[in-house]
Amino acid sequence: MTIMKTLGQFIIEKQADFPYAKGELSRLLRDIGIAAKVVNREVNKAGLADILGDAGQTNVQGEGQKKLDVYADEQFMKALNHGGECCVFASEEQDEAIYLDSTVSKDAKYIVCIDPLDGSSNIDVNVSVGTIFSIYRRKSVNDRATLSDILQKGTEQVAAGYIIYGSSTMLVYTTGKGVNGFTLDPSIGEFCLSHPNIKIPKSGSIYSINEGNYIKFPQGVKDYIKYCQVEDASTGRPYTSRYIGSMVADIHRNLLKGGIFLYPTTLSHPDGKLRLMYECNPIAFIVEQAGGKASTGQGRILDIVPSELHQRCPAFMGSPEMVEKVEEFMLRS
Ligand code: AHM
Ligand code: MG
Repeated sequence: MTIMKTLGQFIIEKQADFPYAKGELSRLLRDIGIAAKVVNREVNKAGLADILGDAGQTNVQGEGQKKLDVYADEQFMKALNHGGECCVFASEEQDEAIYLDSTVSKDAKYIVCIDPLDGSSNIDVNVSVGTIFSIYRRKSVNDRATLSDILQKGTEQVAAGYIIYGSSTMLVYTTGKGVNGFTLDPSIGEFCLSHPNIKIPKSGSIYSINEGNYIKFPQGVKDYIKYCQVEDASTGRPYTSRYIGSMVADIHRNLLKGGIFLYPTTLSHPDGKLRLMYECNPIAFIVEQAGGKASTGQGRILDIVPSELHQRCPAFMGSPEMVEKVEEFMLRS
């Protein structure tokens, strides 16, 4: 019988990579894993329980919230508050960052930025959704953490990950030493190491973009899409177009198979649609750690100095050769 390594065992084993670690980050990752299982349970029975549909409210960005958006947000916040290793919880679903003031968490070292349920427009139709998280170390030492503790560059992340609630549920994360993936075994209720040391292929044959926005794209992106579609045996073109509309699912597929995910600026979203702190930075960290590239089209996503919590940015992420190619097109246009 093969004995699987659980997420908990793996986290403890990897603590040795950080000689001065006291176990706080390990416990924080464990808390995220626990909340992920609770959210997974609700996502799995979404058609049975009264949890589908709109919550009847909008978030700070004016986007309608689903009941499961609100539920997932609450579960992650509660788990991190009770866990005591997170002092600030900044969520895509909340107007402001939440400073966790419980006796256990107020002096904690870590800040978590999270998109609790990514791709939520797909919930009601039983298509994969995800959770994306990013962890920073608090810089200030006295009093309460401040906004500048949160607004750090992506390069400062100490860990990032995503959970995909798909045909199976997986948790994929990095602490800056490669990327590892764990599949939830429902029979024992544990995430088990199933995808050690994930490496993205240097190139691939999949491009993922919402082509319905084509006429609103910058010229460089339009030219790149045409390049993807033109036949050329030496580069394996035409590429295949695959777009789920849940970034976690599109990224996960491209990470394993090779490909590029694009969400550029558009006329209606002049800064792009995806959020830097909750979506682009964590995914960029994972993609880079897997050997890929993550760019705004003009430069590295992880080098952006954030000025706002809910800031957006364009994103081109995936196999390195494919990202370099779209950067060339952007530069030329
Ligand atoms: P959400 O976090 O509100 O669900 O929005 C993010 C999602 C991404 O998962 C996905 O790639 C994108 O929005 C899809 O947007 P569009 O419908 O414009 O293609
Ligand atoms: Mg999202």
